Amino acid sequence: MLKKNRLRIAMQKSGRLSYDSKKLLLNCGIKINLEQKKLISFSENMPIDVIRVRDDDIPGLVMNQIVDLGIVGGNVLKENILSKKSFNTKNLYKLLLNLDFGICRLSLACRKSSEYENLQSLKNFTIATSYPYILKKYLNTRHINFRSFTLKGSVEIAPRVGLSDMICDLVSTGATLEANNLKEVHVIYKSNAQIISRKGNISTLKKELIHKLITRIQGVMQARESKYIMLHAPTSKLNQVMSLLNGIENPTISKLVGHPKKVVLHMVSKENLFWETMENLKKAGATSILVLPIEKMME
Ligand code: PRT
Ligand code: ZN
Repeated sequence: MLKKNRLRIAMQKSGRLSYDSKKLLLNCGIKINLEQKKLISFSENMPIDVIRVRDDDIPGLVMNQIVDLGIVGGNVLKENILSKKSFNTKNLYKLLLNLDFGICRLSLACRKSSEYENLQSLKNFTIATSYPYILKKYLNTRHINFRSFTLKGSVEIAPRVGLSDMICDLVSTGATLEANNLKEVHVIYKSNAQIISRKGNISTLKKELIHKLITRIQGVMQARESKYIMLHAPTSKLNQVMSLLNGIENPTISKLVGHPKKVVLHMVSKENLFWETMENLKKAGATSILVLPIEKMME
């Protein structure tokens, strides 16, 4: 049974955002069993309930104040907003945070053999898409004449079977386009998962919990991007070694016992350390180079 004083978070039940959304909540220290495919799960250690639904339902749940927070793709949110705008509905949500997963783009694609030049050459093309409102807004503001129709799945098949000249669909690796002999010609919208919150009255306790959660999520994301680096370096090469390390802040330099001409460097790097950099560090005289993942961070 849902209780009013508990924070309700909606996330995708099963699909491309569900694994990362689940991982994010668990990494924030919320103890909750999200293994069973239940509509609602209750946290044991925080006043939080997680509602798992289809991603398309999440903007509505937030805007109608059924849940407090939602984790949803920017593409789904934008399409939802634009579809509501056309019926003059107010948008009742607040963007709290852009997340580091669900990264994709909504792009126009046509057959590889097609002689597409630029957007202006699109005149009177027929475009199949699952995102008619984003497409319409984008092309209308550029005064491009086109026809579109909505397909909720298998959009990439439409040109091959002669239903459309082009498609406007989500792309991440490009493999689906390639497999269907299509080429990406124009990016319309860049998307990632987002955390949104409802508007309206929210109790102080819930506000504090949201703040705590967002701070933890930022910490989790920052930790994912950062690495802890340890290495030994000759004192004479310290500047050279440090110049190879981007994104480091306040390194700790200490003595290496038994090696008077060497020091130990410990530091957090805001960027991943690539093999090339490690090889260059080695060339510069660094040894015992360790790159460790960071689990949590708070600044
Ligand atoms: O059942 P439900 O309605 O909840 O899920 P869904 O089927 O509508 O969505 P789902 O799970 O496919 O995607 C959820 C969200 O993940 C999307 O709304 C995006 O925000 C995000 N996302 C990230 C993607 C992709 N990457 C993606 N590549 N959503 C879909 N795709 C599809 C795309 O439509 C195409 O069919 O993957 C194919 C292209 O992938 P590549 O790698 O071959 O380019
Ligand atoms: Zn969906």
